[in-house]
Amino acid sequence: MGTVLTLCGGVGGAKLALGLSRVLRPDELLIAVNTGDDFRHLGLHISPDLDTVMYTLAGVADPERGWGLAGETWQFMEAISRFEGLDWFKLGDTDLATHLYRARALERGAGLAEVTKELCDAFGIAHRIVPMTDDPLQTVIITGEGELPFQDYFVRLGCRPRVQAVRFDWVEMARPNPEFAALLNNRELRAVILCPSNPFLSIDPILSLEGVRTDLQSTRAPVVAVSPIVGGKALKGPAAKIMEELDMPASNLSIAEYYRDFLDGLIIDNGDRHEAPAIREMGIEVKVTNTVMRSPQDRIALAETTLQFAFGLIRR
Ligand code: FO1
Repeated sequence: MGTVLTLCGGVGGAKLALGLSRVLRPDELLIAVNTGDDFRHLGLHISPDLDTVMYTLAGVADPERGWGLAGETWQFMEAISRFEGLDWFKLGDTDLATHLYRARALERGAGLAEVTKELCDAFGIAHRIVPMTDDPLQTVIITGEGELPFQDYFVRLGCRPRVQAVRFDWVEMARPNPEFAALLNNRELRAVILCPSNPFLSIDPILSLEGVRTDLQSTRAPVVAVSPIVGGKALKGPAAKIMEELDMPASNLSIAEYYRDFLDGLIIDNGDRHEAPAIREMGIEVKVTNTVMRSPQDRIALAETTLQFAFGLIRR
């Protein structure tokens, strides 16, 4: 059967990852997750995208926010808000246990992949979720208001500053997770799926790791992306806003161009079917379907369509 590799960010990507995990067995899927958003906060190690994917697959994610745990309470946040400037990043009372466990494990010398496996086991997740790297790569947003660490830009400032560029600090030293890197070079690799995550903030950190982009260019497996853009807007988060700030129209065509050096197929929403011919002219196949995942059924349906589309493609 072979294994499908999916590259994934936070909330938007996790929905498709969940759908894929309902369609593929644990040995048929590897989910490689962005860690460029990770940071140390209040003495804890926070890995927001890993947590979001983990909580989503475990069925315990908050359905409205997409991040954090369902049924959360916020007494810790209330208590810490007495102290100036410490309450901008919301850590729920039960979510804290995850960050504490991770921080302790990393302090005793465990790697991030090892801790992630322990957390996944504790949450009863059979599918394999790996951090893109165990090394400390950090996404930095260069804006009109200066250079900002990722969570300052994203959460503290609500993505308001105008993005001029994105940089990945320590990328030269970072190595991709060994399981992820090995699968990219394995003949058993059946397809690569880029989740509908933000290309600049969530997928680019993964692509920036040594060897990943060149492996995607040379793999024999089809590479398919689900576009995060629907009707000129992002499904979730600031992708469309950033595209405009970087002088790129917020369109599926721009997404196809952004990934064109390795992409075989792009999945776009029914409402955007008029964009299909221009993308096909670039030599990239297009599948038009419903990409807005509102219900669990939508996630499974999009996962099934994505896999069928990918398995039917032959590499250029
Ligand atoms: N996102 C927010 O918009 N506000 C928050 O206060 C916040 C807290 C938070 C805590 C734990 C966690 O795992 C994720 C959290 N997120 C929060 C989400 C997260 O920071 C972003 O969605 C990602 O980094 C972007 O993918």
